[in-house]
Amino acid sequence: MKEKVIVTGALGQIGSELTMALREKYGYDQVIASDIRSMPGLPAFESGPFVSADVNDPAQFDHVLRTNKVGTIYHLAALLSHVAEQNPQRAWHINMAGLFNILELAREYKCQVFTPSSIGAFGRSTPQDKTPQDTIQRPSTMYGVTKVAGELLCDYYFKRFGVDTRGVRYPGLISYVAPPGGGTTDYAVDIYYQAIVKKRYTCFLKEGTYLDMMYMPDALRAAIELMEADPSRLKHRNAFNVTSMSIAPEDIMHSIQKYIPDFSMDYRIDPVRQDIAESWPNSMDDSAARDEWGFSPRYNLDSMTQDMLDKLKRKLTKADHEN
Ligand code: NAD
Ligand code: AKB
Repeated sequence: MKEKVIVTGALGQIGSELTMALREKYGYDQVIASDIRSMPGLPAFESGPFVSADVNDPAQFDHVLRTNKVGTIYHLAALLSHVAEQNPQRAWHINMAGLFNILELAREYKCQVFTPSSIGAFGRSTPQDKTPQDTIQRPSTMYGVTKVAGELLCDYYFKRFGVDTRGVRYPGLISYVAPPGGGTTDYAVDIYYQAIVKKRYTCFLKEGTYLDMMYMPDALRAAIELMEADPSRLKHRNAFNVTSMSIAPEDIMHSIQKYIPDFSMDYRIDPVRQDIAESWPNSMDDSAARDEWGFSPRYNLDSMTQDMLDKLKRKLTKADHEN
């Protein structure tokens, strides 16, 4: 690839791994990481070009795009569902004005843009099981409002200005490199950390709360494969349902107990996040992603659990030795 790639929100849960996957694929100097914060020590921050920039200040990105030959933007900077609900005005500003700025720059500099939507783009009136690709979207959170509006805005920039916009509706993502940024599905990451550290976990969602989830390696492949997909096959472009598993907290507990038999879990329900979780699908139909660009996840619950526990044990042991 001759043109460079820029990742916004590159130090977050997805960006810290997507930046590295892109650098390994396209070359370390070819992928510019950017974020509003700095994180010395994090490979995504240290291993290639980094630009400190706010997506609400488009002049900072204009300078980067003008002085580098950037062909692709992975736009990850956003606030997640739980933090967005604590400050909805700020969430609108970052998630919508930030996306608008990135799309305008993409129009001007003729860049391809990847923007993740979420299961949060659905609401209580959406069919909850095997949620179709094209269905009712009336979310009740500010996060969801910005996700639906973002899907529409990306469609608009493709149809009106020919910007090559693409995106997926990610489920909750489970990973071990960077912590999640304040979402409703964060429990599904924290449970693995606590299983190793304390052998017990107090879950903020109720038993039986089913949500779609995906392990990060599959999420990274989804982003990169969609961006490389033959555009003539894409009917949907901006909001493909993608999923690997529909699981409840106790399913993760049982899976962890296969490797840590004395792990236990109890519940202390957070009504705000429980309410959000209940407004999201139990499971999504991902057949459009499978049909239009051949996406297929590789991890299921048990293979994810095994890998998460292995990688996390190594990470936590290394951190212990360094302290
Ligand atoms: P995250 O919160 O971990 O990371 C977001 C990053 O954006 C942070 O590093 C933050 O510093 C940065 N940021 C915030 N405001 C900024 C600003 N004004 N300018 C520049 N950078 C800013 O989020 P994530 O989990 O990596 O999510 C990335 C995208 O994927 C978001 O659009 C999110 O909605 C979507 N998504 C994530 C999940 C998931 O489970 N992680 C699921 C569905 C969709
Ligand atoms: C959140 O819980 O906010 C995110 C998401 C599913 O969009 N993880």
